[in-house]
Amino acid sequence: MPDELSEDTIAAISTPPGEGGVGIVRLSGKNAIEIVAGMFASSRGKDICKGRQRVFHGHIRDSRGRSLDEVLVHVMRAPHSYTTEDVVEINGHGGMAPLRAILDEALARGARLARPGEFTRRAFVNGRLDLSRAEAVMDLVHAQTRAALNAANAAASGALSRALREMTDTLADALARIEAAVDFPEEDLPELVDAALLDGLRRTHARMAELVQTADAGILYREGISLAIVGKPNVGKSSLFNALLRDARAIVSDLPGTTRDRLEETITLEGVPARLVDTAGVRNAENEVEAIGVERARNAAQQAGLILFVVDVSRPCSPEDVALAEELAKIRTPVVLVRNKMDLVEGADAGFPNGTLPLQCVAACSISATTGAGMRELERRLAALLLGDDAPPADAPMLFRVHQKDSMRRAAASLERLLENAAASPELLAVDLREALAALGEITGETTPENILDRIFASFCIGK
Ligand SMILES: Nc1nc2c(ncn2[C@@H]2O[C@H](COP(=O)(O)OP(=O)(O)OP(=O)(O)O)[C@@H](O)[C@H]2O)c(=O)[nH]1
Ligand SMILES: [Mg+2]
Repeated sequence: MPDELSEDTIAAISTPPGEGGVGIVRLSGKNAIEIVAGMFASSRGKDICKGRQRVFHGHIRDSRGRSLDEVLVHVMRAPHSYTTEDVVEINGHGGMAPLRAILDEALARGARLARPGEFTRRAFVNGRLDLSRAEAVMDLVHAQTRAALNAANAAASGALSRALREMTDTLADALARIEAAVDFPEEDLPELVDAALLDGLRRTHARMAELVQTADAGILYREGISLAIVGKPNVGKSSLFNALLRDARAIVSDLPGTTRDRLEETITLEGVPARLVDTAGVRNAENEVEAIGVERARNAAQQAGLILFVVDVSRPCSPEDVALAEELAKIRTPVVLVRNKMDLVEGADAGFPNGTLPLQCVAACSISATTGAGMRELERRLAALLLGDDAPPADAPMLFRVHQKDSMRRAAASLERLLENAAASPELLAVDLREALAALGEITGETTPENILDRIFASFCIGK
């Protein structure tokens, strides 16, 4: 962040828009306390610039002395605040109108409207948070499920950031010793690159590999996945949609071609947020509206992270089922075969036994969407498929973003090269170590270029 920007005192409404019980206007910067002092009248005649008191009751007044809101003012002096600057939070009575009036008054007195994520960016620039924690703060705001919340909390409280610090320390230490070997070539290299040092690097490499391996679970917790329900008409797609949603959201009828548009809702599968998409039954459509629906079904299948291919076991496998299976096989998205209407047939293996369809499925489940039989097992299988077997507990250090996984993979690759060539010249070892450190630095933000930081923080909300 350019210096002149961090000189400004910034202000924003920090609570989400809408009616709430309380609302907060937050200011940060060297004039924050003075600006609020000019617009605040304490009910006990106190001056917020003086003394050590932190919370004050009173009224915010505009330049003509009219009261805008009754408030509690919370003063946090540098460096003991979120941004490490002077921070003042004005807790108003909610309602957007008084909050906007308070913000306006602060802007009129010399504060500047904060950009999205600017409070957190200041915390980062001032060394209060590394980038991995700053990003976790944003995830906390957006977390949709309990598991995502636990994971974001762990990251925000620094589990990942501590792991990164330990790795960085080990590598930096090794680099210092190897550089000494470059500077003093007469020293014996084997003594400098000794077993203990290599051991430490090997352990660090193993931790990196583990973080890369569990990154997909972390990314999933954060981003969720899209599950598309597809199948020919009347097999029970909308019934399955409703059963997973536990709500009669989609219209169900025995008329083939009931669902025309795609319907989307968010569900949670053992903590993993998923966008569940119900689609029109795929067949040669009878009219234009249905044809559009079928096209949308194909698109939904193409965009999905996982496809639930529903078949009706009470009827024999038809050419339509086969044609659709062939189509799905081409798009290469993992498919779970859902054998529906089990309540209408005798025996668990009736209808669509393995090998009937020209399609490799990652799992097959037998259910009845109407009676609910097999639904729990289906949900359990889906969650296991999504998370994989080695999903770490949500409070372990985890990578949550594609860019973190990519950097960690490069760090691990550099270290692996080093470990394979441990007998090489110290110059070469130093190159690998520097690369690994730079890659780790992209996760902590130490080596992240300014324009990428701009992009990351711009995706935060205003007031955070
Ligand atoms: N007996 C039984 N009937 C089911 C089951 N699932 C769905 N049905 C019935 O099958 C018919 C079609 O169900 P829908 O859920 O509308 O099927 P769909 O695949 O969404 O159909 P389209 O939207 O037309 O493609 C309805 O009459 C449902 O009550 C089941 O597990 N058992
Ligand atoms: Mg339907």
